[in-house]
Amino acid sequence: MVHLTDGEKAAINAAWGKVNADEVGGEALGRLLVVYPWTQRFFDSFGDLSSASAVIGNPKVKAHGKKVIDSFSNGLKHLDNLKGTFASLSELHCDKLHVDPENFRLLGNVIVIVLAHHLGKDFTPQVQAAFQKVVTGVANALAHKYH
Ligand code: HEG
Repeated sequence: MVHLTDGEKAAINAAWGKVNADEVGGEALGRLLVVYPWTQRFFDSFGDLSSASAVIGNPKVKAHGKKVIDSFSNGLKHLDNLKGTFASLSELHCDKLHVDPENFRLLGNVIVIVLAHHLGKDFTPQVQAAFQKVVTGVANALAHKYH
């Protein structure tokens, strides 16, 4: 459960409208794989991840980043019910993908960093704080079905 004021929700929607979500997704996943290289173990089938430039230019990273950010973006429309919204994805990441939920927190923080770059002066302290709550809420929701 994330508690966001109406002002924070409005700030999130306005900020999200200013970025190219697909780019944010590919960049965030790419940076995750570069900065925390052990996360690469989940993406054996993605081909060349041998250097930062290989990761950033890898079309499979971009495509998967888009898939992840589309799902995150859908979560922004359901801020009052993140656990329900991400329940089946939580089960998938736990039972089938075996992704340690700590990785959701890492990716969430990277998403905030990438948003700072994309938004520039529009990345105000209010926007930062609101998105930080959202990425924490999404990470908690994705971890919720773990057992
Ligand atoms: Mg996950 C698949 C969403 C973080 C590893 N992830 C997926 C899919 C979605 C998704 C929508 C496709 C599911 C399907 O095919 O039905 N992932 C998602 C979100 C977030 C996240 C919203 C966090 C914001 N994922 C995440 C992290 C890792 C990871 C941090 C690992 C470091 N995801 C992962 C893997 C797959 C998915 C390995 C399967 C990829 C494939 O083989 O296609």
